Amino acid sequence: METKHYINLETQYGANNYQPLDVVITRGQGIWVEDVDGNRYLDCLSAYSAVNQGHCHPRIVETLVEQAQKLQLTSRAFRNDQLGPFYEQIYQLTGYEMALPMNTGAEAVETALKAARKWGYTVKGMPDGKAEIITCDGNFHGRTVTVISFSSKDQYRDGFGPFTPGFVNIPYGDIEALRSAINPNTAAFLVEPIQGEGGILVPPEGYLKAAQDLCVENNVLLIADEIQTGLGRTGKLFASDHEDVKPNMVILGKSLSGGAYPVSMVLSSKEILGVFNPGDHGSTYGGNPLGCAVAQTALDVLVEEKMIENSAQLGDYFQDKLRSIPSPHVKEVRGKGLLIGVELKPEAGGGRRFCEALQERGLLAKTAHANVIRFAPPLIISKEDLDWAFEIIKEVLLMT
Ligand code: IF1
Repeated sequence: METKHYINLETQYGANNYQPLDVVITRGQGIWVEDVDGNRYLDCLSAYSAVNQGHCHPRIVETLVEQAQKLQLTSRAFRNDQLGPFYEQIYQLTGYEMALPMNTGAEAVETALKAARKWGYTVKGMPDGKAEIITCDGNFHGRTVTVISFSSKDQYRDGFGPFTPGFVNIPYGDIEALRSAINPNTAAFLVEPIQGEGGILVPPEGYLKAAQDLCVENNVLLIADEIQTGLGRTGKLFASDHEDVKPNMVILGKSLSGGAYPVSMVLSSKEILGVFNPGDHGSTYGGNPLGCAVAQTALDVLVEEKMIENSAQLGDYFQDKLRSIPSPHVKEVRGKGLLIGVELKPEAGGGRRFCEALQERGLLAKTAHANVIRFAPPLIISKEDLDWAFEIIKEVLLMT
């Protein structure tokens, strides 16, 4: 049992800020991962949708290795020959005319918040220091002090104050709450098109569109956090596309690099990202050649290998199958594309024991909220492999 050895090392020397399943993964290829004891698992988490393109995608690995041997980091004090082509590719893929690269999701969220505030003062003409940004109950946008300032989950905030002011929380999916919250000092509304950590919560149909209309009427920026929902996860390039919504800012991370390297980005217009002047904002690693090269290939394979279409087709197929399981424990199956949540009834005793039972049978999944099991395999998964996963999930959901 090699597993025990590695767990002991982590327990002895590591901060205790996680409670992972007791599986120590040593390699991954496509939808499969293998642990240090030689057991194989189908990965139904995809590193929270960072590995949409599958583990160690050969083309992404090739780019990573080639670029790592050529040039890795210059800082933005100098230019590099990967950033410009990455911008151009993003523009051609999404139509957003300006972009700002960072590394992690939380940094990109912070970047969008800074842009929205400065836009509020310099373009919208709000009084200095008064900008408000509306956020939603149940949100998850990262772990920095500012981002947890508007978390509605006590655990994410307890012991970490004082917090950044200027945020107003409203119930998710409630358009009237948004209407009432908007005032002349509102700079932006920050929203996840589907709440991930919130429990794969899909808002009522038309919510995002109505939110966009309200934002347009009131000259408020709509900011979509597509870090988890973006890049094909829900069966469209962006989850906002399901309602033909074009947010003023889109935040990307996770699978922008296919999991090979941290790359995040804010996409927007010249009017909005144009508020940044030299020296206003930055990051040592943001826009580095290694990340830019990897991200370009990660986007290429996403499109060329039709992963977005696969997510749409197999997502519907898999959700229908999951709904057909006559499990006494299941309250609801919901989601879009291959971002799927199975909500358990309160009396089911939480999702963790089901995840452990899945693990024993060769499938890795994780709860979102204690009561929701999330299924989000890499978007390259085949119908046959989903059918295999289904039999295991069925067996586990039917156990007592
Ligand atoms: C952890 C959750 C998922 C995100 C959205 C921004 C970020 C995330 C919509 C920040 C990150 C991760 C972080 C990870 C767990 C995970 C998560 F359960 F906590 F909520 F995916 F569902 N916006 N989500 O989902 O991006 O700074 O981490 O790159 O362990 O904190 P990051």
